[in-house]
Amino acid sequence: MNFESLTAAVCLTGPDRAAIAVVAVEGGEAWAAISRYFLQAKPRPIPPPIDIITFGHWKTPQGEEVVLCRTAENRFELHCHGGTAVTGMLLDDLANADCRVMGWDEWIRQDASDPLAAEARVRLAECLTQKSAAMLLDQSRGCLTQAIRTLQDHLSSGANDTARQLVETLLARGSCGLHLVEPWKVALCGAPNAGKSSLVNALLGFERCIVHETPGTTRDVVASVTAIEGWPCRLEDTAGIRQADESVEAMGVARAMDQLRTADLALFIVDRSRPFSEEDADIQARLPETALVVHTKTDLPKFDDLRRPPGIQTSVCEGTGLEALQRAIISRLVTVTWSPGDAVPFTRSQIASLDAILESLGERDLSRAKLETQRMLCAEPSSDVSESHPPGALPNWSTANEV
Ligand SMILES: Nc1nc2c(ncn2[C@@H]2O[C@H](COP(=O)(O)OP(=O)(O)O)[C@@H](O)[C@H]2O)c(=O)[nH]1
Ligand SMILES: [Mg+2]
Repeated sequence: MNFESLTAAVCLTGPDRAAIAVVAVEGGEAWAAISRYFLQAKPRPIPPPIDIITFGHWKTPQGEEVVLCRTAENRFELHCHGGTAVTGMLLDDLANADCRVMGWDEWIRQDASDPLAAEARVRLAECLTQKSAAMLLDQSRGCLTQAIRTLQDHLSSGANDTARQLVETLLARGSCGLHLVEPWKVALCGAPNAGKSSLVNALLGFERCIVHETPGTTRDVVASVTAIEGWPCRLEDTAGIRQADESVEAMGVARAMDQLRTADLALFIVDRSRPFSEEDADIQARLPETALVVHTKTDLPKFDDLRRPPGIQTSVCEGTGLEALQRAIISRLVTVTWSPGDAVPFTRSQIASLDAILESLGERDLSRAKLETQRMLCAEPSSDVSESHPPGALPNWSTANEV
């Protein structure tokens, strides 16, 4: 970390109550600030040597119990009781001792030596699956940084075609890189009673959506985040798309169409135990051509019609076709492959920079390409930084309510 001109105080544990909290103090004045308040229980060398743990109290011999650990020359950790009042008091006192109190994400982004890796470390806290975390961990260890440095070398040596190929490879991975943190949006559309909510529940493995034989039970969009083949996916169970008579259901249908417009993938759910109806045909016409067709209720006697499009056969009653459906969803969404250790851009600003580099190469504007490359290595513009979750705080796994 680059704390030559600044001493930072940061709460490293989550914002809520816990058994233990950890406050890090880092910078040239770290010991000076801590020593104003920390009283050792037993006389020991001052300041404590690196990696030695010292027990003591904050402010007075009867004050708050604190365990102090010096982890580097100018870096200390204070381990205290995990109530918010205790961490608040420590941080207030450290602020009075001229430390700058900052959030954990701002603290990580202070790492001026490798902003791309620092950004990956921040976003790691938002990862929802092991697979996406492993890919982001690679970037926090410098894979993307290394690729951008290689790009810089290509540009310096005039190997413009090789540079262009590298940028194109990175951009191809970028569409997936954005979904290391942000789940893919998968909208389930189809006639009322087609079996959409049952399918969502089967994919989630629990009864999230109300399933009922009365058509129109699902009035709003019910979204639930789950992992499919290791990728975070938001399943959006919509109201059946049809001409709804009732105003509440009609609003649900309108929302279903909105969800569809922003979805990464639409699933067209069709009841295999009923004839393929005009309504089904009408819904299919409103869906993008890329929509994945899923037939339901294959445990019941099947209707084969000429107009019925081919698709994946499923039955939630028998549990068949669900794995094939999961594989099909991911093969539609994840169109590139990459191996452990590959570089992946994972923010919109990184992708915008790579787009700009590609455009500059196309226009033979080498100085702009070099400038953009340099910018990526020096500073990560934080305009598209999504709201970071504090470590330990889980994101909302479900949104919207069933009416
Ligand atoms: N036999 C059978 N019934 C199903 C299956 N999937 C759903 N159903 C039934 O079909 C009805 C409508 O299901 P639902 O999921 O609410 O449909 P939605 O309106 O499209 O959300 C319910 O009575 C379900 O129990 C299936 O795979 N097999
Ligand atoms: Mg439903």
